[in-house]
Order: sequence, then structure tokens, then C-alpha cells
Amino acid sequence: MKEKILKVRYLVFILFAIKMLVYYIAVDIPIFSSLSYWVTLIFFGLTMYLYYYSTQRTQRVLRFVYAIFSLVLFIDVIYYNYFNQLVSVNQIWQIKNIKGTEDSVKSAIPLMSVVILADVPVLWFIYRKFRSRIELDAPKSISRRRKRWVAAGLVVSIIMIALNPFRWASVSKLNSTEAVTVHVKDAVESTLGKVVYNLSSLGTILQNKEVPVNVVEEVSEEVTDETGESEDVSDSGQAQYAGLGEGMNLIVIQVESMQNFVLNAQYNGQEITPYLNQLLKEDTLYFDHYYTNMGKGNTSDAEFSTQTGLYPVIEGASYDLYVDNSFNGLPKLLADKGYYTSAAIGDDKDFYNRATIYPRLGFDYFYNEDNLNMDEISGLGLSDKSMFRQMAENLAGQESPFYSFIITLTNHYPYVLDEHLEATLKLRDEDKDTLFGGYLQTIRYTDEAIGEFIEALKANGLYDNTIIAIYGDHHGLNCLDDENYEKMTEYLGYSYDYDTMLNIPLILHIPGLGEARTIETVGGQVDFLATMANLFDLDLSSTVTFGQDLLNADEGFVATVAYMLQGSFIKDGVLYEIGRDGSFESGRALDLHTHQAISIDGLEENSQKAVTMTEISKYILEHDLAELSDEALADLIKTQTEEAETK
Ligand code: GP9
Ligand code: MN
Repeated sequence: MKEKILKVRYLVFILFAIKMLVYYIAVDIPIFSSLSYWVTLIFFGLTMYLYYYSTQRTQRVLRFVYAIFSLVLFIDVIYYNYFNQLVSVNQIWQIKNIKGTEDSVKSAIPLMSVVILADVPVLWFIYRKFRSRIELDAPKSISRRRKRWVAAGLVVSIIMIALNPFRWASVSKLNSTEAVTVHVKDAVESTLGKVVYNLSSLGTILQNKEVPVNVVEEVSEEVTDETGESEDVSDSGQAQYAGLGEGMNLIVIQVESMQNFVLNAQYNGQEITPYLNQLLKEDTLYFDHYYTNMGKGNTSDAEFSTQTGLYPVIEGASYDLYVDNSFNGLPKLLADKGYYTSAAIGDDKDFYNRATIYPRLGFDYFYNEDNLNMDEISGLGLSDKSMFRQMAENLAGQESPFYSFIITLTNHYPYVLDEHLEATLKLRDEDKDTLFGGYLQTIRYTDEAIGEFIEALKANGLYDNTIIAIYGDHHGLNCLDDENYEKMTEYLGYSYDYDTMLNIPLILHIPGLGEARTIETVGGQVDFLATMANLFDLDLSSTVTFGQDLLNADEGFVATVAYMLQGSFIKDGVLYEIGRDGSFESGRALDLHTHQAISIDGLEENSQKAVTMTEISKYILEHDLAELSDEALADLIKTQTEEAETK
């Protein structure tokens, strides 16, 4: 009898060991070169030991904790598969945003994550079947002292590893990858940590992140110089293209999931985006090294950065977290110049909290599902063609000058055009029913929709006096997905990685410009505001922006927030991704031109700069300081850094 019961114990442990093996493989944490897997097994072994000597009530609690833990692992794998990071308690509040994208969620559940939940019903069955024997088997004769020592040892090690009070590098590597402590750490940081963060000065925060003072000073100088250092300023001291758009309308189109690789590209003997390619040939400035710098809020963060020039955060969508803040971004600055401003998306007005945040950003009007005619639906909402058709009419009836911010929707994951929409790209058989094929098809559809829109603007007389900016919000094809990786690597002829995945186009179409230029300076969505400020002569003196005017900058730099985590960046010629354990040394670099791995030597200061920028941006957001003047911001950074130094 006893032996049988022992076997059950071993079975439970073996099931757990397999489950964790699958987990660590799924989230790309090496089993042998990292301690994480083994530490998790030790935690579990000790918990099992305690389980057998616990009261029935404690056993019930432990079983519940185990089920919750398994659920967290399950969500981790889904998140990792999609966002290249583990789930944080902050994301729990974001679940409401998933409602509109049910299809996407289903397609994102990888098989491995299901395996992770599979042992819960098996264990439940074992428990029901062997309950009486397991309970009978529990040896009664363990000393209370020993039990307490084991329990205390377990709890103290989890807490010490999670909080790492002595800031040991090896422990910090462990608590950013080990399944139990990574979540304990996150839970503490997201609750208590937020309070501590808000009580600490910026200087202390940066010092804790081990950023040297000279890097803070350099960043401080950069962020308080809105145009960016520039040698391209003409002899008269005037920046290039300055004020070119004054008095003209501005239409900004944020294209859902548009990556740069689709432009000027052939597929199966056809152009993927014939209309946009045509646009690039005349009166256009095309930024081909522009990157998304979104955080956890995807589309909404791309909007947020573009409008405000601030970096979003990894903790959640800025539209939710900072909805009560004041922002002096693009809509407000253009409104100050007499522009009528509107935003438009053919979706539920409350998705991403848009109906609440848009008026706060300064938009006068919001076109959405409630006031657009939802006459043609595809994917998440109104089809792009119908939306653009309606927006061309709406804009014609609007006062000028106007600023119209339009967000497309049809090219959304999982890239399936509704049957009634015409699919015009001829796909190769092997690409049919793949995300890659679907993506090319839906981006072709959006390209046509933009084409029709611009033709409609020509027909209704708005075109000549309107600057049209077009950019992508973020990637469409996640390179972490095996099939995407294979298809894209074959298509591109080089390994599909973050350098291509995070690269989105920025197109500035300026009727009458008389030139068509490709600008290779690296930029990101944070740079959009400063670039528009130059074109439209906007006053940025009380707007904190982390970007620079890309039309006059001679050096580009963008920190990334999601996928490549804090401390990662892209600058001219180079992409650097910080290690999964948060250390610079375990990071990697890619050459933006050859797409090959290169040495990370000499990049550490840039990584610290990326940390500094995103951390100052977060501080600004947490403390609602986005309307500071340059001098006040410089002052704040200086005094707080000095204070922290002297402590
Ligand atoms: C919803 C749309 C989708 O309105 O913007 O956002 P995403 O899923 O790409 O973040
Ligand atoms: Mn999006």
C-alpha cells in the first residue's frame, strides 16, 4: 500500500518536472546554462514535502495556489509568444481590451501552453482517487520545529531571491527568469513598488538602475533640445523644411500592423503596395529606418507616442494608466494654431479608453462606431475602404485648417479579409492560409484603401493643401512565431529578426514639395511630434518630448520598450537587445544593413541612455509633468540627480 502511494508522489513530481521543462523551453530560458529550472524544482520539492505534513486546510490552500500558479504559467507562455516577456499583474486589468480581438487570442494560444495546464486535471483525478490513502499515508511524526524550518527556509529564499536586497547580479538574473520569484518580484513591484517609485526622486531611480551621471546629463541635454543637434541647419540658422506646412491641413494615418518591408517590394511577380510605392516617387520624404517604440499598449501606445513625443511604459497601456494626466501634444499644439482636430477609428469608442483620452489629448471630435456608418465590416470593425470613403466626405465638410488623425483597422491579426472584400494579391499556394500570406493580402487591401482616399481628396479639392503622414503602429508578423520566421526568412533572404520586425515606415507626403527623398536616419514614433513641430512651426516650449526633428537630425536613436526590453535601442546602423536577465553582457547586437550579429562592444552607454530616457519618460508620466518647460525639466533632472549623488 505504502509503495503505491509513494509512486503517486513521484508521479506528481515528474509531471511537474515535465510541465516546467515545457514552460522553460516555451519562454526560451535555457535549462542547463541557467539555474532557473532547477530552482523551481527545489521550490516545488520542498512544497510537496510540507504538503504531506500539513493540515487539511493548508493542503487545500496549497492545491489552490498550485492551480493559480499553473494558470499564471499558461498565461506567461501566451504572453511570451506574443510579447517576448512574461505576464505582469498589471496586464490583468488589460484583459478587457482583449474582447475585440477574440480571434487573435485564439490564434495566439500555442500548443505548449495547453500542455502546461494539462497536469492540473490529472492531479485532480489522482487526488480524488487516492485521497484517503494519501492522507492516511502522511507520516504524523515529523517534528514541528523541522517543519517550521523548512517552511521558513522556503518562504525566506523566495522573498530574498525576488527582492534581491543586496542587488547581487546573479540573483537578479535568477529573479528575472525563474518562474516563482519572477512573479513574486513583479507582484511586489507593481503594488508596493509603485508607491516606492512615486516617493523616490528621479535621481534615486536612475541611480538604482546604475546609470552614470554623465549619461543622465547627456540625455537631459538631448530631451531639452527639441530639434535635436543639427548640422543641416542652413546658414541663416533656419532648420530645413521649417514651417513648410504652416496653414496646410494635416492628415496622419496610422496604419494597423504595417511593417516597412512591404514597401517597394515584389511578391510572386506583383508589387505588394503599388499605391504607396507610387506615392514615394513624388513630393515625399520617406523614412525607411523608422521604428515602433510601443510599450504594452500596442496600437494605443503607438498613437500615444506619436501624439505626445513620450515613451510609453511596459506596465500597461498609457491610455489606461495615464488617462488623468495633462498632455501638450500634437492635437493641442495644432489647436493653438487654429486647427480643428479630430481622430477616427471604425471601432468601439471605448476600446483602449479612446473616448476618454482623446478629448484630454485635445481632439475636438472623435469619429468611431457610433457616428460612422458601419456599412462594411471586416475583422475588428469598419473596413478601411468604407472608413476612408466616409472620412474623405467628413473632412470636406469640415472647417480648415484641420488636423485629422485616422487609424486603420483591416490589416489586423489574424489577417483575414472578409469574404465580401476583394482580395487582389495572387498568393502562392504554399502561402495560402498562413499568417504571412494573409498579411500580404490585407496590407494590399489597406494600400488600395489609402489610394482611394488620396484620390478622393484630389477630387474634393483638399489634396493640394494637405500634408499626409502615413506610418505603421507596430509589426504584423511576430518573428517569435516559427511559421512567420520561416516564411519571412525565406522571403527576405536573411534571418527575420527584430531589426525587420520593429521597422515601420514613415511617409511624409507634401504636395508641391518637388522632391522625393529617402531619409535613413533612425527614428521612432517619439520623434513624430518634434518633426511636425518643425514643419508646422509649433511651440514646444512647454511640452516634454523625447524625440527629435528627424528632418534635421544627423544622428538617430530610439529606445524600445516592448519585445526588446528596457535598455535595448536602435541607432544608426545598429540594433541592440538587452539580455533576458536584464544584463548588458548577455545582450546581442545586429547590424542594420547586413542583418548579421555583431559585437556589443562599445554599446553599453547607449543602453544606459535607453534606460535613462524611458525611465525619465515614465517619471514624467507617473508625476503628470508632461507640460514642463525645457528649463524646468532640465532643472528637475539636475537637482534630483545631484541630490541622489550626495546621499
Ligand atoms: C482596436 C485596434 C487594435 O481598436 O486598435 O489594436 P491592437 O490589437 O493592434 O493593439
Ligand atoms: Mn495595432
